Amino acid sequence: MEMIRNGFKASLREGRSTTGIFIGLVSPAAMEIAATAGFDWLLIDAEHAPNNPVTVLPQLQAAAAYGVPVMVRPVNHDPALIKQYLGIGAQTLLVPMVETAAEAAALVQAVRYPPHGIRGVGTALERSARWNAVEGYFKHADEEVCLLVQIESRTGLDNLDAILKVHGVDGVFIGPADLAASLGYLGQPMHPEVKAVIESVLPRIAAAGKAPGVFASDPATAKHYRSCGAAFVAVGADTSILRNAAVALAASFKESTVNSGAAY
Ligand code: 3PY
Ligand code: MG
Repeated sequence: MEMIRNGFKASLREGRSTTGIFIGLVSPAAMEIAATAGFDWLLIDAEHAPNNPVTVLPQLQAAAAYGVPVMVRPVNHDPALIKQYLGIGAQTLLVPMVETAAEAAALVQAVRYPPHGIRGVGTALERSARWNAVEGYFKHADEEVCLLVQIESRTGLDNLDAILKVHGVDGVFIGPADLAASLGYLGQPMHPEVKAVIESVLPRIAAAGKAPGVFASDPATAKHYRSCGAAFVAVGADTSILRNAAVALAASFKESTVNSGAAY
Protein backbone atom coordinates (compact mmCIF):
# COMPACT_ATOMS: atom_id res chain seq x y z
CA MET A 1 0.00 0.00 0.00
CA GLU A 2 0.96 3.65 -0.48
CA MET A 3 2.44 5.97 2.11
CA ILE A 4 -0.16 7.56 4.37
CA ARG A 5 -0.03 11.27 3.62
CA ASN A 6 -0.19 13.90 6.31
CA GLY A 7 -3.23 16.02 5.45
CA PHE A 8 -2.42 18.60 8.09
CA LYS A 9 1.09 19.17 6.75
CA ALA A 10 -0.40 19.48 3.26
CA SER A 11 -2.75 22.22 4.51
CA LEU A 12 0.24 24.14 5.87
CA ARG A 13 2.09 23.79 2.57
CA GLU A 14 -0.97 25.08 0.72
CA GLY A 15 -1.15 28.07 3.07
CA ARG A 16 -4.68 27.21 4.13
CA SER A 17 -5.88 28.68 7.42
CA THR A 18 -7.44 25.87 9.46
CA THR A 19 -9.34 25.28 12.66
CA GLY A 20 -9.61 22.27 14.93
CA ILE A 21 -10.40 21.27 18.48
CA PHE A 22 -8.65 19.47 21.29
CA ILE A 23 -9.95 16.01 22.12
CA GLY A 24 -9.74 15.05 25.79
CA LEU A 25 -12.62 12.67 26.39
CA VAL A 26 -10.40 9.60 25.88
CA SER A 27 -13.11 7.89 23.85
CA PRO A 28 -13.03 6.50 20.30
CA ALA A 29 -16.78 7.17 20.05
CA ALA A 30 -16.32 10.82 21.03
CA MET A 31 -13.50 10.96 18.49
CA GLU A 32 -15.82 9.68 15.77
CA ILE A 33 -18.43 12.29 16.64
CA ALA A 34 -15.78 15.03 16.48
CA ALA A 35 -14.51 13.61 13.20
CA THR A 36 -17.94 14.14 11.62
CA ALA A 37 -18.22 17.77 12.76
CA GLY A 38 -16.35 19.41 9.89
CA PHE A 39 -13.17 20.62 11.58
CA ASP A 40 -9.97 20.68 9.54
CA TRP A 41 -8.08 18.67 12.17
CA LEU A 42 -8.41 17.24 15.67
CA LEU A 43 -5.81 17.08 18.41
CA ILE A 44 -5.72 14.23 20.90
CA ASP A 45 -4.41 15.70 24.11
CA ALA A 46 -2.14 13.43 26.11
CA GLU A 47 -0.62 16.28 28.12
CA HIS A 48 -3.53 17.12 30.42
CA ALA A 49 -6.11 14.48 29.45
CA PRO A 50 -5.35 10.99 30.82
CA ASN A 51 -4.15 9.52 27.53
CA ASN A 52 -1.19 7.30 26.65
CA PRO A 53 -0.24 5.37 23.47
CA VAL A 54 -2.67 2.57 24.40
CA THR A 55 -5.64 4.97 24.63
CA VAL A 56 -4.55 7.14 21.70
CA LEU A 57 -4.30 4.21 19.26
CA PRO A 58 -8.05 3.40 19.11
CA GLN A 59 -8.83 7.11 18.76
CA LEU A 60 -6.51 7.34 15.74
CA GLN A 61 -8.18 4.24 14.31
CA ALA A 62 -11.64 5.72 14.89
CA ALA A 63 -10.77 8.98 13.16
CA ALA A 64 -9.04 7.28 10.23
CA ALA A 65 -12.38 6.23 8.77
CA TYR A 66 -13.28 9.91 8.27
CA GLY A 67 -10.04 11.19 6.79
CA VAL A 68 -9.68 14.12 9.16
CA PRO A 69 -6.04 14.75 10.12
CA VAL A 70 -5.30 14.06 13.77
CA MET A 71 -2.45 15.47 15.86
CA VAL A 72 -1.23 14.16 19.18
CA ARG A 73 0.11 16.22 22.07
CA PRO A 74 2.47 14.10 24.19
CA VAL A 75 2.95 14.82 27.87
CA ASN A 76 6.68 15.56 27.54
CA HIS A 77 9.67 15.57 25.20
CA ASP A 78 10.79 11.99 25.87
CA PRO A 79 12.08 10.56 22.54
CA ALA A 80 10.97 7.08 23.59
CA LEU A 81 7.38 8.27 24.08
CA ILE A 82 7.52 10.27 20.84
CA LYS A 83 8.69 7.11 19.07
CA GLN A 84 5.63 5.29 20.34
CA TYR A 85 3.18 7.98 19.21
CA LEU A 86 4.81 8.07 15.77
CA GLY A 87 4.77 4.27 15.75
CA ILE A 88 1.02 4.06 16.31
CA GLY A 89 0.52 6.36 13.34
CA ALA A 90 0.49 9.93 14.66
CA GLN A 91 2.09 12.06 11.95
CA THR A 92 1.71 15.48 13.55
CA LEU A 93 2.96 16.10 17.08
CA LEU A 94 2.30 19.23 19.10
CA VAL A 95 4.92 19.26 21.81
CA PRO A 96 4.24 21.36 24.90
CA MET A 97 6.59 23.64 26.84
CA VAL A 98 9.46 24.10 24.41
CA GLU A 99 11.72 26.76 25.87
CA THR A 100 15.05 26.61 24.04
CA ALA A 101 16.46 26.01 20.58
CA ALA A 102 18.31 22.98 21.98
CA GLU A 103 15.00 21.44 23.10
CA ALA A 104 13.47 22.12 19.69
CA ALA A 105 16.49 20.60 17.92
CA ALA A 106 16.29 17.50 20.12
CA LEU A 107 12.63 17.11 19.14
CA VAL A 108 13.55 17.32 15.45
CA GLN A 109 16.02 14.52 16.08
CA ALA A 110 13.37 12.48 17.90
CA VAL A 111 10.93 12.54 14.97
CA ARG A 112 13.48 11.66 12.26
CA TYR A 113 15.12 8.42 11.30
CA PRO A 114 18.93 8.14 11.05
CA PRO A 115 21.02 9.66 9.60
CA HIS A 116 18.96 12.82 10.24
CA GLY A 117 17.69 11.84 13.68
CA ILE A 118 17.44 9.15 16.32
CA ARG A 119 13.97 7.64 15.76
CA GLY A 120 14.18 3.93 16.43
CA VAL A 121 13.36 1.45 13.67
CA GLY A 122 10.67 -1.17 14.33
CA THR A 123 8.23 -0.99 11.48
CA ALA A 124 7.20 -4.65 11.70
CA LEU A 125 5.50 -3.68 14.96
CA GLU A 126 4.22 -0.27 13.95
CA ARG A 127 0.95 0.99 12.52
CA SER A 128 2.83 3.99 11.03
CA ALA A 129 4.23 1.66 8.35
CA ARG A 130 1.07 -0.47 8.45
CA TRP A 131 3.32 -3.23 9.75
CA ASN A 132 5.54 -3.06 6.63
CA ALA A 133 2.63 -3.03 4.20
CA VAL A 134 3.56 0.50 3.08
CA GLU A 135 5.99 0.40 0.19
CA GLY A 136 8.89 2.83 0.30
CA TYR A 137 7.98 3.79 3.84
CA PHE A 138 11.45 5.00 4.87
CA LYS A 139 11.72 7.18 1.77
CA HIS A 140 8.74 9.29 2.86
CA ALA A 141 8.45 8.79 6.64
CA ASP A 142 10.37 11.88 7.76
CA GLU A 143 8.74 14.19 5.22
CA GLU A 144 5.23 13.18 6.32
CA VAL A 145 5.93 14.01 9.96
CA CYS A 146 4.94 17.49 11.10
CA LEU A 147 6.57 18.87 14.22
CA LEU A 148 4.80 21.68 16.04
CA VAL A 149 6.33 23.13 19.19
CA GLN A 150 4.48 25.05 21.84
CA ILE A 151 5.78 28.34 23.17
CA GLU A 152 4.01 29.00 26.42
CA SER A 153 6.45 30.51 28.89
CA ARG A 154 8.48 33.66 29.36
CA THR A 155 11.66 31.66 28.72
CA GLY A 156 10.19 30.29 25.49
CA LEU A 157 9.32 33.84 24.41
CA ASP A 158 12.81 35.05 25.26
CA ASN A 159 14.28 32.28 23.08
CA LEU A 160 11.72 32.54 20.29
CA ASP A 161 14.10 33.85 17.63
CA ALA A 162 16.54 31.00 18.25
CA ILE A 163 13.72 28.43 18.27
CA LEU A 164 12.44 29.84 14.97
CA LYS A 165 15.83 29.16 13.39
CA VAL A 166 15.64 25.42 14.13
CA HIS A 167 15.34 23.57 10.83
CA GLY A 168 12.72 20.84 11.01
CA VAL A 169 10.28 22.69 13.24
CA ASP A 170 7.21 23.11 11.04
CA GLY A 171 5.09 25.31 13.27
CA VAL A 172 4.97 27.15 16.57
CA PHE A 173 1.79 27.10 18.65
CA ILE A 174 1.13 29.55 21.45
CA GLY A 175 -0.53 28.13 24.58
CA PRO A 176 -2.31 31.13 26.12
CA ALA A 177 -3.15 29.43 29.44
CA ASP A 178 0.43 28.51 30.34
CA LEU A 179 1.79 31.68 28.78
CA ALA A 180 -0.55 33.76 30.94
CA ALA A 181 0.54 31.85 34.04
CA SER A 182 4.19 32.35 33.20
CA LEU A 183 3.66 36.09 32.65
CA GLY A 184 1.95 36.47 36.05
CA TYR A 185 -1.68 36.16 34.93
CA LEU A 186 -2.63 32.66 36.09
CA GLY A 187 -6.15 31.81 34.90
CA GLN A 188 -6.33 34.88 32.63
CA PRO A 189 -5.40 33.71 29.10
CA MET A 190 -7.47 36.59 27.71
CA HIS A 191 -5.66 39.26 29.73
CA PRO A 192 -4.88 42.24 27.45
CA GLU A 193 -1.14 41.88 28.05
CA VAL A 194 -1.24 38.19 27.12
CA LYS A 195 -3.27 38.98 24.01
CA ALA A 196 -0.84 41.73 23.05
CA VAL A 197 2.09 39.30 23.31
CA ILE A 198 0.25 36.75 21.15
CA GLU A 199 -0.66 39.42 18.57
CA SER A 200 2.99 40.42 18.27
CA VAL A 201 4.38 36.86 18.22
CA LEU A 202 2.12 35.34 15.52
CA PRO A 203 3.51 37.50 12.67
CA ARG A 204 7.09 36.87 13.87
CA ILE A 205 6.52 33.12 13.57
CA ALA A 206 5.09 33.52 10.06
CA ALA A 207 7.97 35.80 9.02
CA ALA A 208 10.42 33.06 10.03
CA GLY A 209 8.70 30.65 7.65
CA LYS A 210 7.02 28.56 10.35
CA ALA A 211 3.28 28.03 10.69
CA PRO A 212 1.83 30.04 13.58
CA GLY A 213 -0.87 28.43 15.71
CA VAL A 214 -2.77 29.35 18.86
CA PHE A 215 -5.63 28.26 21.11
CA ALA A 216 -8.67 30.53 21.35
CA SER A 217 -11.96 29.03 22.48
CA ASP A 218 -13.82 32.32 22.06
CA PRO A 219 -14.79 32.63 18.34
CA ALA A 220 -14.15 36.37 18.17
CA THR A 221 -10.65 35.93 19.58
CA ALA A 222 -10.02 32.98 17.27
CA LYS A 223 -10.97 35.12 14.26
CA HIS A 224 -8.83 37.96 15.59
CA TYR A 225 -5.77 35.69 15.92
CA ARG A 226 -6.39 34.45 12.39
CA SER A 227 -6.31 38.04 11.22
CA CYS A 228 -2.95 38.37 13.05
CA GLY A 229 -1.61 35.53 10.90
CA ALA A 230 -2.46 32.34 12.79
CA ALA A 231 -2.42 29.47 10.28
CA PHE A 232 -4.07 26.96 12.58
CA VAL A 233 -6.31 27.78 15.51
CA ALA A 234 -7.67 25.44 18.15
CA VAL A 235 -11.15 26.76 18.78
CA GLY A 236 -12.25 24.56 21.66
CA ALA A 237 -12.11 21.18 23.33
CA ASP A 238 -14.59 18.31 23.26
CA THR A 239 -14.68 18.35 27.08
CA SER A 240 -15.72 22.02 27.16
CA ILE A 241 -18.18 21.59 24.30
CA LEU A 242 -19.91 18.76 26.21
CA ARG A 243 -19.88 20.63 29.49
CA ASN A 244 -21.11 23.92 28.03
CA ALA A 245 -23.93 22.24 26.12
CA ALA A 246 -24.92 20.18 29.17
CA VAL A 247 -24.92 23.23 31.45
CA ALA A 248 -26.96 25.25 28.93
CA LEU A 249 -29.51 22.46 28.48
CA ALA A 250 -29.91 21.96 32.23
CA ALA A 251 -30.21 25.72 32.74
CA SER A 252 -32.86 26.03 30.02
CA PHE A 253 -35.12 23.67 31.96
CA LYS A 254 -34.52 25.44 35.26
CA GLU A 255 -35.53 28.69 33.59
CA SER A 256 -38.62 27.19 32.01
CA THR A 257 -39.71 25.84 35.41
CA VAL A 258 -39.26 29.25 37.00
CA ASN A 259 -40.84 31.14 34.12
CA SER A 260 -43.77 28.86 33.50
CA GLY A 261 -45.34 29.72 36.82
CA ALA A 262 -46.99 26.31 36.79
CA ALA A 263 -47.42 24.70 40.18
CA TYR A 264 -47.59 20.92 40.08
C1 3PY B 1 -2.23 26.47 26.81
O1 3PY B 1 -3.08 27.36 26.59
O2 3PY B 1 -1.40 26.54 27.71
C2 3PY B 1 -2.20 25.28 25.97
O3 3PY B 1 -1.32 24.49 26.10
C3 3PY B 1 -3.26 25.02 24.96
O4 3PY B 1 -3.86 26.01 24.50
MG1 MG C 1 -0.22 24.69 27.80
